[in-house]
Amino acid sequence: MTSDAQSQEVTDGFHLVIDALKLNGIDTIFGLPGIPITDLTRKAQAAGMRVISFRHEQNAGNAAAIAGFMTQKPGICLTVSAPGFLNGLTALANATTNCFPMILVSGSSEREIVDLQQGDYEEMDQLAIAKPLAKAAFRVLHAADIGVGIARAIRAAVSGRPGGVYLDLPAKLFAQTMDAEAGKKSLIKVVDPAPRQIPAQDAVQRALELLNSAKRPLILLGKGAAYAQADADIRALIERTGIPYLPMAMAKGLLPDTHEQSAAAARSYVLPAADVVMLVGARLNWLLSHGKGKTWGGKEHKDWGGQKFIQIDISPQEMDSNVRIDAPLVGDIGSCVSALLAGIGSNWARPPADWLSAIAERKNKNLAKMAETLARDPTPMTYHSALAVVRDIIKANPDAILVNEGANALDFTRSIVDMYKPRKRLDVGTWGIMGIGMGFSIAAAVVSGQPVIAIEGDSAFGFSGMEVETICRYNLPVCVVIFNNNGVYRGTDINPIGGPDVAPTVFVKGARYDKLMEAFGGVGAHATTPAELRRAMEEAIRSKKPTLINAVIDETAGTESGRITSLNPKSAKQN
Ligand code: OXT
Ligand code: ADP
Ligand code: MG
Repeated sequence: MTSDAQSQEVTDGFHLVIDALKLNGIDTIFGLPGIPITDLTRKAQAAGMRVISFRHEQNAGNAAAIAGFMTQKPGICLTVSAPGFLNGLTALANATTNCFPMILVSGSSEREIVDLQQGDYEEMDQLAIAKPLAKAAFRVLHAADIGVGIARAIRAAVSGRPGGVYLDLPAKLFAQTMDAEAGKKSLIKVVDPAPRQIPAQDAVQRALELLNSAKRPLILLGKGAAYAQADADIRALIERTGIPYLPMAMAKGLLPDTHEQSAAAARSYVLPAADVVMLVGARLNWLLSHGKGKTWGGKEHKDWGGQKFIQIDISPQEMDSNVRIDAPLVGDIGSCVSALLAGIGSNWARPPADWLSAIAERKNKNLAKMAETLARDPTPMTYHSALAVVRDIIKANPDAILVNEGANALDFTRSIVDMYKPRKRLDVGTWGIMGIGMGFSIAAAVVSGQPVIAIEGDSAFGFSGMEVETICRYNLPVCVVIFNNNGVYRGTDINPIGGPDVAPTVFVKGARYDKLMEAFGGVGAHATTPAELRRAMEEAIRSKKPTLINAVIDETAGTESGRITSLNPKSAKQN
C-alpha cells in the first residue's frame, strides 16, 4: 500500500449509507431496529439524524410515505430482513399507488445462501418480491456502490410520477470497509432530483382553447396538485378564470374550503352538469367513477356523460386511462399551471353567470342543511355533533394537520371539516386503506412540528394503535380522537345464529381506548358529549401533550361502508 494513494482512515457500509443520505439532505429515518440494521440506526442517531423507532414496520413505512408527500423529499423507512421487510411492503405499495415518494431500505440475508435456498436466517429474495410493488428496486453489493444506489433510489422516488422505491442492502455490505477518502468520493449529491417537465406550447394552447370554449367549466384538484407545492399559481389560475373547483380529499385546503368558488358542497350537481373538466393532479379512477356513468350524467354504468377533459399530469400514460382526454397537458403541475396563467392573461371571460348561480344555489342549500344538522345536539353523540366540534377546532387552528381514517369516521369528516391550508389533510388515499393513522400522525408531527389531530374510526385505529407508545416516547403533539361506535361501520350487528360469538363487525362494547394512552404516560380523556370533546381537544392543543380522546358515538349512526355502500357486494340469497 502506498501511503500517498490512500488515506489512513477507513469507512464502512454503515457510514457510507448514512453519509450518502445526509449528503442528499435526508435528516430523518423511520424504522425498526434488528439484524442486520441495528447499528445503522445507532450510528445514524450518532451522526445527528432523527431516527424515529416504531413498534411495527408498516407504520414506519406509512410515516416515510407521508413525509415524502409533505416535503417532496423521499421518506426513508428502514427495516430488517424478510418479516420486517414484508411488514414494510404494504406501505411501499401504498406509497407507489398514491404517488408518494419513499424509499424502503431493508437489510437482507446472505445472497449466496438465499439464492441456493439453503435456509438462511430470515431468508427471502426480497428484491424480486418488492419489484412489482415499487416504482423501482435496487440492490447494492459493494460498499463502493452505495453512493450510486442511494442516488438512483432518490431519483426514482421523486422524479416524474413520484412513488415507492425499494433498496436492498445485504448484511455483508454493512461491514465492508474501504478507504475513507475513496468512500467520500464515491458518494453522489443528486443534482435536480425532480427536474421540471415543461409542457409543450401547442398542448398549452389546446388546453386553453378548450377551456375557453366551455359553457360550464369545472376544475378538479387532486393530491398531485397538493404535492406539487404550486399553491399560489393554482389559486391564481382558479381566481383569474373564475372557474368553480372541486377538491379531492387530500387537495382540500389547497384553497380554503370556504372559498366562494369551491363547489364541494354541490358535487353531485357539478360532475354531471359540467361540459369541460380540467383535472389537475387527479386520476379518473374509482374515486371519480372512472369519468363516466351516472355520476357524470351517463345513462348507464359505463356511458360517457359528454364531458370534454383537460388533464394536467406528469405521467403521459395517465391520459385516456378511462375516458378520452381531449387536451392532455403533460408536465409538472407548477410548469403547466404557470404556462396556462401566461396564456390566460388578465382579461379571461368569467364562466357564464347561469352556471355559477346554479352551483351557488345547490351549494347554499347543502350548506344550510349541513348547518342545521350540525347545530343539533342529540344524545348519544353522533358523527355530526362530534364533527361540529372538530370543525371549530380546525378553524381556530388552521395550521394543525388532520389525519383521517375509518369509513363513516372518514366520510363525514371529509365533508364536514373545512381545511384552510394546503397539505393539512392526510387520509386513506387511493386504496381507502386502514392503518395509516398513527404512522401518518407521527410523521406529520415530526416533519412539521405542528399539532396533529387524528380522527379515527375505532376499527381504523386498531390497525396502528400500538404506536401510541411511540407518540408518547417522542412526546409528540398528537391528539387522537377515536370515534367509538363499537365496531366496523356500526356496532349493532348481531350473530345470525345466536351463538356466543359476536357478529364479525362488532367489537367489545364500551371499550375505553383512552386507557391505552394513559398506560404510556399520555393524556386519556373520555367524551360522551360535544362539550366534553371540545374541552379535551382544546386542552390537547393547548398543552401539546400526547392525548387520546375516546369519543363515544351512537352505535346506530353509521352506514355500511360509509359513502361507498354501492361498492359493497351483498348476497342475493336470503339466508
Ligand atoms: O352533492 P351531494 O348531495 O351528493 O352531497 C355531497 C357533497 O355535495 C356534500 N358536501 C357538503 N355539504 C355541505 N357542506 C360541505 N362543506 C360539504 N362538502 C361536501 O356531502 C356529500 C358527500 O360529499 P363527498 O364526500 O365529496 O361526495 P361522495 O359522493 O361521497 O364522493 C365520492 C367519493 C368516492 C370521492 C368519496 O366517497 C370518497 O372519497 N370516499 C372514500 C371512501 C374510502 O376510501 N373509504 C375507506 C374504505 S371503506 C372499507 O374499505 C373499510 N374497511 C376495510 C379494510 C380497509 N379499508 N383496509 C384494510 C387494510 N383492511 C380492511 C374497514 C375495516 S372501512 C373499515 C373500518 C370502518 O370502521 P371504523 O370503525 O374505522 O369506522 P366507522 O365507519 O366510523 O365505524
Ligand atoms: P386524487 O386521489 O387526489 O384524485 P391521484 O392520486 O389520483 O389524486 O392523482 C395524483 C396524480 O398527480 C397522479 O396521476 C400523478 O402522476 C400526478 N402528479 C403527482 N405529482 C405531480 C406533479 N408534480 N406534477 C404533475 N402531476 C403530478
Ligand atoms: Mg367504528
